[in-house]
Amino acid sequence: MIPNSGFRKYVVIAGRRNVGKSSFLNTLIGQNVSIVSSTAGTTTDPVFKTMELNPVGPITFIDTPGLDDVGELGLKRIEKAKKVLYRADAGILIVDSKPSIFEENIVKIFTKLEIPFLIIINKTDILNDKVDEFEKSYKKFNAPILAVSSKQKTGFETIGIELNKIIPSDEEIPFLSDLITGGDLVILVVPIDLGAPKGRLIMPQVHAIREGLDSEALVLVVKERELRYAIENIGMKPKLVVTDSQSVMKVVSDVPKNVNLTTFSILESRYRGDLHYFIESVKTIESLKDGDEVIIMEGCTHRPLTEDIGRVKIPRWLINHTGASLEFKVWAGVDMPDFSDIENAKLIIHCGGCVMNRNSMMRRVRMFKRLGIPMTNYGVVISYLHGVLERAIKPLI
Ligand SMILES: Nc1nc2c(ncn2[C@@H]2O[C@H](COP(=O)(O)OP(=O)(O)OP(=O)(O)O)[C@@H](O)[C@H]2O)c(=O)[nH]1
Ligand SMILES: [Mg+2]
Repeated sequence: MIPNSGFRKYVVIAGRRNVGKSSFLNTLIGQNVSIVSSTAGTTTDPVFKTMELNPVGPITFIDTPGLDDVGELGLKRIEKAKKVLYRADAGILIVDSKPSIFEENIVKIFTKLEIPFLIIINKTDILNDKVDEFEKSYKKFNAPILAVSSKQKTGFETIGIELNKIIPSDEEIPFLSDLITGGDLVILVVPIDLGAPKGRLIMPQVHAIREGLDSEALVLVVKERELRYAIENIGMKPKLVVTDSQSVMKVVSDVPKNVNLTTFSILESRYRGDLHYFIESVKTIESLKDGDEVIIMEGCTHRPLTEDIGRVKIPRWLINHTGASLEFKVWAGVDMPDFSDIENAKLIIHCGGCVMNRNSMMRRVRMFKRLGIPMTNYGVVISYLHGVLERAIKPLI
């Protein structure tokens, strides 16, 4: 298994009221961050606390109100608690009894949202020999079961190890090496325009060159103006042409129909994210109407360029395409967005994520899938709006 990256993980602590969720968190992190009392319903809002837990790395634990809360306010608290569940990478279900309807429900939510979870039997200091009996009764949920006493601080040694086993770690997939073999010709079209950094190539371009070389392919790098000349004079049919998304319109007419053509962004979408979800989601564009919110999401907080692709060009193209007056919102950062940041979004358009790894991008994908919010990315949108998506994804699917 690939080790989890340095990106912070979110682990939600759930359970009925008074089972000791807050006590568990306080003992785990060795600080009193969450109020503990014998009154049911002590925790009323989710409490966030970040710590470094070996071997996982940084984790933000989220202590939640009991999911069996009652009354009008109680139901509101449950709704709030459920909202933080969407961003969780893993869950911890704290229990102090055999499974009741509430534990069954929490497990149902975890299962539905595909959140892997641990079951922790708390209060072993007073449960004594009932622990074994309870443990047996939770086996049916097929989750690792641990027993602790938050009060006596026992049983906490293996929690990090068990969490690390269940937190998803997405396997890396190739950039383009599976699309070519030794001796193939790969042409990379790299525009050197104002947006190109001075004196160097950008990561996806370097990545493609390196994987091409590793595959013993012949890698030819050209600007878009030299592409036709290269194809006509090289005396060999290229196996694959990869172009910058923004030049795809010009490039498409220069590459014969029987040659595979894709874009760096489409390769990145597959490498880092969920290309199939991005393609499915891009169709949402056709149903966007006046007032719909579209979120432009970026993986870092770079300083926007004047003709910024995410903030200027994509919004302009989208408005032209749909004829609708759409509401654009930019969300940028390395962390996971809050539910309130995205709850009204009809579509999320993510950047290529050059500073993100597959793990962190897939966590966002999972979150939006759970919420039923379509998510696509710059590369897929650009190809789609220029009418070349079908051709650009053909070599990959
Ligand atoms: N004996 C014993 N008591 C515990 C243990 N953990 C928690 N308690 C007690 O259980 C009661 C509830 O603890 P909390 O940590 O507030 O429980 P909670 O699940 O956060 O409760 P809510 O926030 O109301 O949902 C308190 O009186 C704690 O002292 C434990 O390991 N052993
Ligand atoms: Mg609490």
